[in-house]
Amino acid sequence: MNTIQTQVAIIGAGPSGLLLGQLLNKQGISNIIVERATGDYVLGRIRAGILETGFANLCREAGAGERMDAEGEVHQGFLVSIEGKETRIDLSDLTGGKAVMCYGQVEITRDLMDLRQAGDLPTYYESSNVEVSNPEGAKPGLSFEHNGESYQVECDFIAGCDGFHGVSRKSIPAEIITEHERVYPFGWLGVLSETPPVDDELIYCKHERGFALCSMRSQTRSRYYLQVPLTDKVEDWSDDAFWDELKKRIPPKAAERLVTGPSIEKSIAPLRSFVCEPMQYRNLFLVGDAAHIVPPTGAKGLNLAASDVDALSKVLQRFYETGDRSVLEKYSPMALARVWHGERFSWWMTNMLHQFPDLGVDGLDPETFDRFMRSQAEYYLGTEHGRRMIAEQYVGLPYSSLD
Ligand code: FAS
Ligand code: PHB
Repeated sequence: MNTIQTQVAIIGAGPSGLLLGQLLNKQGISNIIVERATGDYVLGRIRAGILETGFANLCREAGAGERMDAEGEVHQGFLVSIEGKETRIDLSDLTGGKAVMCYGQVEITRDLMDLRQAGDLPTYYESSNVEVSNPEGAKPGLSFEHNGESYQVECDFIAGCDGFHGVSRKSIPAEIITEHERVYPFGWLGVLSETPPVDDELIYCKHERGFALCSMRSQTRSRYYLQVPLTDKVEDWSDDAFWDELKKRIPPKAAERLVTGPSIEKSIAPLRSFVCEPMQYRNLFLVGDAAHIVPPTGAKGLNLAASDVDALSKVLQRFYETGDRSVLEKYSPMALARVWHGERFSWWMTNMLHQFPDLGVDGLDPETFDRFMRSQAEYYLGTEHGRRMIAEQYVGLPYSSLD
């Protein structure tokens, strides 16, 4: 049995775990990361594309902002198309100059991985049988197997950065937590293609055939999504079928400009709203998707993970500076205050822009619910104060402070 001693044991080498590890390391707080997959597998998951200002700044603070600033694209607005009628949300004009960074989650994860490797920080990929022990005690622990060897980690704290299907949330006694969940009656079929984006900015489209989103990763790589029934399988969708359907849902001028090509990645993601409260159990802290999930309509998932990381790194830094354990209890309320805003905005955008095949919210029949949503879209897109509400949430509300 190999014994490792560290101050913080991090489970998961996704963006949450890697960013937290970097920030703790900069504060002189020792940490290890235990990840069940290979680094290549982690990088193979094509996910988010929009970084809030706060997240971009945190990446710079962690020392991982150089390539993002060189290759990422600053977006000062995005378009919303309702049955082909376009409205631009002018983010910068409506938020006093704020914007978002268009830079793929894969890229920022790669940058953080490279940084961790350059710093020779302990990271155990392809680990198995990861188990949390004694999270409520004075000496929590973690055990795992790696390269045929068994490891026991003695630490002060455990950060569960292991995503929705990880082990950390399951390590909290069920009677301690409350789970809030809304599973949506549809999914997103996503395609990545080496084709030029259809526009300079993102286009969120509401259409009677279903939602569509035109996004991008660079000027030569595009990301598109279609709302599809939960019964669809990715093999049901040829590339040609995908492009034909996308053209029907996006604005006509965009459809004329659309450059199609072979998909280099194609997958269907289910949509859910989920929050676990509280986000901690004494010395075990849940971070990112381990604690919450949002439908990607508001581009909040990865960004909420970042604000959790910000909150936890501030709390742990203050604890190690002062030895005052009471500051540890601030993490969950600090993180949740911002999580619920992101959850509400993502749910609100999803209701407004998707077709609900069965009962909508409050058990309304689809037709009535759709009329409510059209009225909501008309008001919020048709008024400056309505567009400002959308813009403020999209660029990201301020991070919670410790004091
Ligand atoms: P992650 O799930 O990214 O990482 C968790 C890590 O923990 C993984 O590497 C996993 O292998 C590891 N792990 C799990 N169990 C473990 C165990 N027992 N032991 C050790 N390691 C373990 N967000 C957006 O903002 N915009 C989007 O467009 C968007 N699209 C998405 C599409 C899909 C299909 C999915 C699933 C999510 C999407 N998201 C999007 C949200 C997504 O980006 C997450 O918010 C982000 O990955 C959260 O990062 P982490 O909290 O690090 O969790
Ligand atoms: C993406 O580019 O993957 C993306 C962008 C914005 C969203 C969701 C996904 O709201």
